[in-house]
Amino acid sequence: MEKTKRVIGVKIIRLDEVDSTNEYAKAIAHEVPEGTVVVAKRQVAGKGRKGRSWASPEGGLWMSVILKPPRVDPRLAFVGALAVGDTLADFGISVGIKWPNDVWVGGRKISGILAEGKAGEYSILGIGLNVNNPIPEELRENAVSMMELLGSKLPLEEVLKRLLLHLDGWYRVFLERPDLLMAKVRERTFILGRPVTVIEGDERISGIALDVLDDGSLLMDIDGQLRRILYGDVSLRFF
Ligand code: BT5
Repeated sequence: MEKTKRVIGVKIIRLDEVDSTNEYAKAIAHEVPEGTVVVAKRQVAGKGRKGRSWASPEGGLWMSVILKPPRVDPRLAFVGALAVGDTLADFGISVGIKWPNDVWVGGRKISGILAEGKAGEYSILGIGLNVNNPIPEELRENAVSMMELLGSKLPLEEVLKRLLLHLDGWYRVFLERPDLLMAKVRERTFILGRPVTVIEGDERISGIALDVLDDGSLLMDIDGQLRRILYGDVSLRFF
């Protein structure tokens, strides 16, 4: 069988401290080969979506991959979510994807993905995974780390190694068979069939999450009307 060349992790840039690995990655994207990874021990201005901040103290895995796919595609974030899911499974933790960019374990967030891109230039796949880092007090109710789940410290280097391998595999699927990528996302998305509220811009949309479509959008049933949501923040509703 022909062995395909590995892309992700061809080059790894290790930093002690950075504002945000995504910002660092953007600044060097032109000078480095596709698949270059930037990993930092801590971030002092880790970013979530929409200007939110991402807590990144030492002990966690904070990294960004520089990619140069043919076009900027919002489905790239799912490459991160699936790879994180496989990595956690390697350590005996089973997770669910909360569309569009979170990885959750039993009601708490363990990982967040931030994909950003500039058309014709680069895409950056940023991944934050709570490994051995402390979770700030104000996030404890909704966030969890691998160490907390497993009861002992994890070898961070091994977690990184596993994650890079899985990222490489899912990135290939993303490029060659995005339909298969989305089939796996659908399988692992735990909100389907459940009542949810999605905040999209200024709008709050409540209904049943029906499906994740092949273009990455969420299909919802809102009082019998079908609606496609491109992007948003989902919360589960309980009756
Ligand atoms: C995300 O945003 O979930 C994307 C997070 C991406 C972080 C990585 S780290 C490496 C790379 N460099 C960066 O600067 N960013 C990427 P969002 O869906 O907007 O979620 C943000 C929300 O998650 C915050 O408002 C908090 O409520 C919560 N949060 C913050 N830090 C957390 C943590 N360490 N663990 C779990 N939840 C956290």
